[in-house]
Amino acid sequence: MGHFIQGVWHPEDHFPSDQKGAFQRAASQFRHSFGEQFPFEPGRYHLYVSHACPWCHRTMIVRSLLGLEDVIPVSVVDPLMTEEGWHFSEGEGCIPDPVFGLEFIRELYVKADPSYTGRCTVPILWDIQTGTIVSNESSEIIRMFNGLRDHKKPSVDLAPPELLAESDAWRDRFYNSVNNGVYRCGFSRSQEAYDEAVQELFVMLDELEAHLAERRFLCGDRMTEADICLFVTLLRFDPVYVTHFKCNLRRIVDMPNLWRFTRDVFQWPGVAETCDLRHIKEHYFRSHRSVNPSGVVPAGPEIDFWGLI
Ligand SMILES: N[C@@H](CCC(=O)N[C@@H](CS)C(=O)NCC(=O)O)C(=O)O
Repeated sequence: MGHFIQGVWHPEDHFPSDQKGAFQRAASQFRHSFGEQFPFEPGRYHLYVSHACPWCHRTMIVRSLLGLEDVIPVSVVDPLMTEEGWHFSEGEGCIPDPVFGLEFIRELYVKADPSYTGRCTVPILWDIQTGTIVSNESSEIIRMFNGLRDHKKPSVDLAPPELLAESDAWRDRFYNSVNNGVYRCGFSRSQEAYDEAVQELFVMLDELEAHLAERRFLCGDRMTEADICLFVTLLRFDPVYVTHFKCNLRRIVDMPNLWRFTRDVFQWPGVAETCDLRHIKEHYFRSHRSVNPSGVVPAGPEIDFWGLI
């Protein structure tokens, strides 16, 4: 898990943290949208993802729900992230890079910006025509995909105008405590930083649990982007975050409304196909050797996401 400084790769394992040992996530640097500079054309843009990564998973769910599979092709990296970063392979569930036949994701970053400084994250939405990264920020990629629904499924709208403010408010509200919060727990370098992160995480999960007692989805009866942003973390919670990231005050299966919500979204047509628990577990337990030095992937837990809702 290395990073670039002025286009030079530094392979050392480096989880950025502040003076108190709290994990610091850097902001995504490529922030364009479809429009004048990047007009949408079927097949022009290529999506690079990891099935393990929750941020990528948001983009894969929205791509699936909007039926964009044949207009936005995808490549899937190997679940193991090494000091060389994400790489392509012929492994089960992986899809190599058809654009350049690349070995590493990081090669895209220096193609887009030869003096790039920063981490080489997925998802990446790549413009084949101009040879650059349109966006590497999942929340913005899913909004762009939602805007393409007229091409395929005009009836699906995950950011309907009347619910947009509420959906965005939820997404922003649980981002740091839940989506990023599990990483803040797992990558804490001090007791103090961990205590703060785990406390914030479960306070927010309890709030969400109470909120979902009254509603099917976060904004009521309709599924919105915020539900997808929450789901990708909940899916990984019991299989990975409870043990690997020490998010273990409670499990999702112990919180009836969050557990019902997780199964509901999982069973929504088009979602289960995007969930690859083998890649998810392989990635976290094998890649973060500072957290799990043996790299051994646990067998369980047994969880039935297909259970009755
Ligand atoms: N804010 C970004 C975060 C993406 C991100 O952090 N992806 C992780 C995978 S879960 C990654 O690629 N990490 C590689 C690294 O940090 O070197 C988004 O939402 O798209």
